[in-house]
Amino acid sequence: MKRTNEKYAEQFPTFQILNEEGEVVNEEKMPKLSDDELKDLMTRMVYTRILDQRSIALNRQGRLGFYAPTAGQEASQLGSHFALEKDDYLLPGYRDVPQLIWHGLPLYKAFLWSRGHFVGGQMPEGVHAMVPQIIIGAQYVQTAGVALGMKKRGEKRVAVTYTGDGGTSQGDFYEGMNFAGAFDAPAIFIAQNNRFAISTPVEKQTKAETLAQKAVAAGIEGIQVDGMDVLAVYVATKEARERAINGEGPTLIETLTYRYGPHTMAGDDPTRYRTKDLDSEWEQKDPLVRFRKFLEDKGVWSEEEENEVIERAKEEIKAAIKEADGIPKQKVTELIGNMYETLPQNLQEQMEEYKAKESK
Ligand SMILES: Cc1ncc(C[n+]2csc(CCOP(=O)(O)OP(=O)(O)O)c2C)c(N)n1
Ligand SMILES: [Mg+2]
Repeated sequence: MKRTNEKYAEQFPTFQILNEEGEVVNEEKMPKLSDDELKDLMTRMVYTRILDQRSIALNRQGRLGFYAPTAGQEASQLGSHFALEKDDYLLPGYRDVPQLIWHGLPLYKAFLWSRGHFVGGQMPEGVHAMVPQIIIGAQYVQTAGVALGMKKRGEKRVAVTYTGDGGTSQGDFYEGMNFAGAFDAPAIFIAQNNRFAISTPVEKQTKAETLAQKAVAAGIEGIQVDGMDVLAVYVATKEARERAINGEGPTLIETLTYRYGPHTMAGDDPTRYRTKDLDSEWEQKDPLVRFRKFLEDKGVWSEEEENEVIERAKEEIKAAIKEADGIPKQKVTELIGNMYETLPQNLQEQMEEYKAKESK
C-alpha cells in the first residue's frame, strides 16, 4: 500500500519558484510582474502580519470577538488572492479575512464581523464575496454553485474558495469539486495545508500523502505548491484562473504552509500538540523573510519602505477599530430580522418581546 501512496505522491511534486534563501530556482515559471506589483505583494504581506499582531492584542483586550491567527500563511493567502480580478467571487473560510480585506471589505467591517455584528457581513457594492464560512468545507459546495452560475451567464469570472487540511476530509469538499468538475465550472479550490486541524496532525487526517491528489477522483487539475513561496502560489493560481475562464474546468491547489499562532484565540495551546522543532523548521521557511531577501537582492525594497508600511498599517488599524466602535451595538431585533424573510411563530413572539424591551 505504501508503494501505491508513493506512486500518487510522485505525480504531485511541490511547485516552487523561490527557495528558502529567496533565490529563484525555477526561472522558467518566474511570473512577469513589474517592480510595483512585486512591492504591492510584499506590502500586502507585511500589512497582514501587522494586522495579525494587532488583532491578537485587540482580542486579548476584549475588543474583538472570534479571531483565527494568520501569521505564517501570508504567501498562501495573499499570493493566491493576487492572481484574482476584482470581479471574481471569493468564498473564504474563517481564517481568510486577509483575502477579504484585499478584495475590498473595509477593515472596520472585518472587526465587526469578528464581533458577530451583522454590519460586518454586509459587503459593499462591487465586493463579490461571502462572509467567512465557519462550517468546515461548506464553502466548497457553494463555490461549485457560484461558478456554475458564472458559466451559464457566459461571464469571464471565477469563484475561488479556501479550506484547510482538515476541511479536505469533509463530504462537502468532494461534492463541491466533483460537481464543479462535471460541469467544467470556473472554480478554484484552495486547500491550505497548515499541517493541523486544531490539534489533529495532517498525518492522522488522511492516508493520502498529498492533498493535491484528491483532485484525481474528481477528474480535475491538482497541484501541490510551496505555500511559503508567494510567487509559486501566485503563478499556480493565475494558471488555474486562465484554465477556468477558458472552459477547462476547476483546479485544486494544495498550499504547504503553517500557522505560527494558536488555532483561534478561544484558548487552544499549540505547545500541547506541536513541538518546538517543528515550529522552528517552519519559521525557517517564513514567506516574508524569503520574499524580502528576493526583493532586496533586486534592489526594489528597503527597511525604510517596510517601516512605512508598518506605520501605515498601525494607523489604519487604529482608525478602523475606532470606526467599528462607533457603529451602534447590534439589537436582538436586528439579529432576528436579518435571519429570516418570514419569521417562524416562535421568533415572531421573541421579536415582539425584544421590540418592546428595546423601545424602553
Ligand atoms: C462541519 C464542522 N465540523 C467541525 C467544526 C469545528 N472545527 C472548527 S475549526 C476545525 C479544524 C479545521 O482545520 P483545518 O481545516 O485544517 O483549517 P485550519 O483551522 O487549520 O485553517 C474544526 C474541526 C466546524 N466548524 N465545522
Ligand atoms: Mg489546518
